[in-house]
Amino acid sequence: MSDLPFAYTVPLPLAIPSRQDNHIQRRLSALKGQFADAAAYERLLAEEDRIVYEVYEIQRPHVEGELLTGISIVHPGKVGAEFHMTKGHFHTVLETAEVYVVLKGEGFMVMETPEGEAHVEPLTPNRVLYVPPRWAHRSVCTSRQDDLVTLFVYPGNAGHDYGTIETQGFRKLVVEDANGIAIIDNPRWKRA
Ligand code: S6P
Ligand code: ZN
Repeated sequence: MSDLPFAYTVPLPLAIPSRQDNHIQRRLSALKGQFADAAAYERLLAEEDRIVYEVYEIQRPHVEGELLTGISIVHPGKVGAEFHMTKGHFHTVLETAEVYVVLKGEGFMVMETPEGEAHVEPLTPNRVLYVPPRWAHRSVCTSRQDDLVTLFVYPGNAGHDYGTIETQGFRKLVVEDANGIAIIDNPRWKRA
């Protein structure tokens, strides 16, 4: 018997999908070593292990031919000068792409290839972002009050490689400086 088509809604402003099989909450403690200002990170963590972002996943088999969809919600906030962000990852099957549709909020997608080519793309409501195969990706929320809410779609067999980014970080950081939002080089980035 074949699967039946299905649909779900994403009512704003909360953006909690009407169908959800898995709800992931990533707290500050899960992002250890990712923010540039380690002292600010430790200070904030001592105050509260706050939720930085959440993901609602719609379960499908993790096999080629399937598409995995869901909602990613990055809450507003900063650690030192750096805005809240996801851990970020390469896909384990490097040759798999991903599409993001921005439903709400403002921010950036920070991306890079294994060879160290970097690209940062603004995320604003109704913008559609295509992340080609081989590009690691991390969402950053720069809204002051609003969540950054995106819908994602990627191949069922893609898998997630978090380790590479945990070790080397991303080349680019999204921070607030005296002039506003700035994209700067990560002083700690090192080629794998
Ligand atoms: C999965 C896709 C998103 C992210 C989500 C959280 O391929 O890119 O669902 O999982 O935005 O980010 P991360 O880096 O913690 O998985
Ligand atoms: Zn991905």
